[in-house]
Amino acid sequence: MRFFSFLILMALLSALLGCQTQPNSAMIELKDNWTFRQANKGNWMPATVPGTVHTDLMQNGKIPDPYFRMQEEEVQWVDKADWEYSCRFTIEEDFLKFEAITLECLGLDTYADVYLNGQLLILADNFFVAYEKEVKPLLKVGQNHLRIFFHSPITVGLQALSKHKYGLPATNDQSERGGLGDKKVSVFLRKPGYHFGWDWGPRLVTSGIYRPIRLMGWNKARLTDVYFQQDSLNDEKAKLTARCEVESLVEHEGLIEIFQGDTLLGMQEVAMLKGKNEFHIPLEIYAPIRWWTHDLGKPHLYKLTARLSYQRKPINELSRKIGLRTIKIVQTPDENKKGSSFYFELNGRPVFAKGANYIPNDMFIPRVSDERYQNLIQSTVDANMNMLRIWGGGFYENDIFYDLCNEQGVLVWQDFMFACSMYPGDPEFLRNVEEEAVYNVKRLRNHPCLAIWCGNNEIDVAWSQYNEFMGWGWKQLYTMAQRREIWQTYDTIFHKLLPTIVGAHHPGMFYWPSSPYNVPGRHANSHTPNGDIHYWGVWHSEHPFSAYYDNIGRFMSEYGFQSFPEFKTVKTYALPEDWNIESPVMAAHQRSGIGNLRIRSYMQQNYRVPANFEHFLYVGQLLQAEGIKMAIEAHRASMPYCMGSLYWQINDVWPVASWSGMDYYQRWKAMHYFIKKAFEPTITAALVRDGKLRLSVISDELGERAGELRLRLIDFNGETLWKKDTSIQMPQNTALHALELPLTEICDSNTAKKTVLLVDLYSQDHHISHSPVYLASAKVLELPTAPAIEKQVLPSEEGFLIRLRASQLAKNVFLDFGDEVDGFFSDNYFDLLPGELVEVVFKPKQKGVSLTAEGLKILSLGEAQ
Ligand code: BMA
Repeated sequence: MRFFSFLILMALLSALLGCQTQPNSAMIELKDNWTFRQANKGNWMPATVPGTVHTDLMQNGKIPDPYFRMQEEEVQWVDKADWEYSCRFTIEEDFLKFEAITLECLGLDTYADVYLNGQLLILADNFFVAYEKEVKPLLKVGQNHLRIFFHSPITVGLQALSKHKYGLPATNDQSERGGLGDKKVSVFLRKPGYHFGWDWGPRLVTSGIYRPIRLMGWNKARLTDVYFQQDSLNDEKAKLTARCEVESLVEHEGLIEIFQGDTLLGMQEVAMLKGKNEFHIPLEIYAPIRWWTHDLGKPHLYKLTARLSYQRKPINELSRKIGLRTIKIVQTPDENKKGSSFYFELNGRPVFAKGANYIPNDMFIPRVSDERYQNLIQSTVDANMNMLRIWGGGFYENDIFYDLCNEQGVLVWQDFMFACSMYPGDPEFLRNVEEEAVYNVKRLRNHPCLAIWCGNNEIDVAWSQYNEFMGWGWKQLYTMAQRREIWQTYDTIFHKLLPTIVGAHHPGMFYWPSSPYNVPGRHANSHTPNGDIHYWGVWHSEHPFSAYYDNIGRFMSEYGFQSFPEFKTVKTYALPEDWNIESPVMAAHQRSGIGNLRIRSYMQQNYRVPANFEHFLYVGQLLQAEGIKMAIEAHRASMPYCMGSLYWQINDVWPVASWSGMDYYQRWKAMHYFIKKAFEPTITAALVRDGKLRLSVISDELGERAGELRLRLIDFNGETLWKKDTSIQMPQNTALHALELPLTEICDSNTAKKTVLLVDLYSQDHHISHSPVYLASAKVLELPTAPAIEKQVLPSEEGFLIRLRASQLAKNVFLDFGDEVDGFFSDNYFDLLPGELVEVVFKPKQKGVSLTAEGLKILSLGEAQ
């Protein structure tokens, strides 16, 4: 009781204090009352901020949805126009009492002139940075007016191109689709490369206010940044330096204290000068709890707060969630001196990086909801991945992306935003790049998920400075003088500027010039024994899937295979008359020139190609899933030589045929289900080649364990025809080549068409892994065409429990409740073995749906081929 009255007293006291004194800072987000129009033309229309011109035009019924059919073509005019945004807002007298008021624009896309009450304040020219300006003298009590003029990025780009004279390579810039012929302007603009088109995305060159815009009122001084730099870490203690940046209006004394909850970790009296100040405060945390990836431990976070006081009164504070961990890349020369390792070491533990490349979630960034970010990172974790690579053709992600990776224990490979192009080297461009790099390194350096800064995507190999006969044929298009100039700029940005910035602002963090990259003076290829590799022989060069076993490096940071999205997703952009992969609409949603050709030819090699469109999509997904599963298994089976496998690509920017494992609507393709299994901590990997079966057991876990491999060959009715049990010693954080058998020892080639080999791994009677292995190609399997499947659908806590049992093998069952019901199946596209009872959970998206067994559609490979 006494404690309770004390609380009330405290509340009254602070209310009283609150009445007497004005708070020391306040924020007004300018998100309402926005209107927009084509510059100097037409009527003002309501706008959403943050937003984009395209989404505002759509909301006002002025342009059609560019994701539907070929409507992308109809909106190409939008990027050639200038646009204006306008906001009238009211300022109260009290707000104007702040000694300083700063206008903060956290994201402007891109060439924007910002006017407040008619006065030009900011000339923005970089998508990737925030802009701020002191505006108190311009504000008045009552109505104020903010106006932002967006110059057409195309006009700006064309001017830069004509000034540059000879132009630069930008392989993915779909200038022709944009009506610009061969004029590739993307490289001159510091704006996401993918806006200009990519081989999985449309060309939609946006403009707009894509992140919040706000007014910050403050007095005396404010903390503008705090970086908790980790100086050393051991089991006993972590030593940190809080690097605090303070902006001050006057010269005065102050105090900075650093708290963890109520515990004071460090403090310093500081003498502030007018303007920008930086103070370093040493801190110690005893018995630190480490941050781990979700698969190796818990991603523990500390919330630390820096508080600034003036005349003993707190005036401002900043909090950050940090993680204590060591992360480095180990490059130790091999004993034979032929190459060097390349692996991440987290808290002293070598980590096999299991993950994917990540692209933006939409062409229109501001409409990506928090829920979509959550689903994306949850799907990453659920599929046993511990790393995502933020690829350099997109943008430095929103805070929520990194926050979720911190919380869920996922490492981030962060590219700087340069991809598949060469860039201009004039001083103005380099200044812009420098500002961008400093801003983003500082913005992201507190995140424990951040594991590496990488200069760019694929430019080192594309230009191929040190090998005249390699590369993408770019340099041959230029004179020797131009070549020298282009390479010099490359060298300046990626070998000098960016590493210097990382070293200064994120000390200790590893910088890697390009992905892929070998050693200085030599470029990566599919076999290099150093650095990382992008292996695209499967797909581009039509190597068979088994070539994944022959092209392995130390770290596979890209490889991939396309598929179409499932039929439900295709129906969001294609009408029945378009349901043919060669139709103009389907072709507009397939941006790889060789895409359909490759899918068809690999399908012909591995499956019987279905004539039915829906079945074709389904078999295409299996083709992709089987191929990428093989790649992952090949990489993991090469542990510890190979220590990373990031497939291309986890997500999509719009509904499209692409290399993704999840489509635009975040529906898991067959591949994502397969990946989840291939990335489990301990797996067996089977390779059937040259008349032999090779089995590897791979484990990311520590601890010696005895294990047993149990092999059973069954026919499609469930009868066992052959078996073999083998004892093994389970490997620790590495791969073991457990068994090699001639296929003839298991069965003859005719029997192989009618059987499946079940490979189960046990350790002390715990069932560790299970995988069905086919000794013949799916193309020749004599699968039951209509396996009878008993099904039950029962309401359960999470949604619905589905119980399935078949008397004969149903290979790759695809479960679906039809177009009206969307949701998530805990497993899908799996093999239902004869006699086996399988339970799957279905979580519908819609609330209150009632589902029955009759509504559950099941397709299996035997039926589809
Ligand atoms: C990789 C990427 C992307 C591209 C993908 C598929 O090289 O870096 O540029 O989308 O291939 O072609």
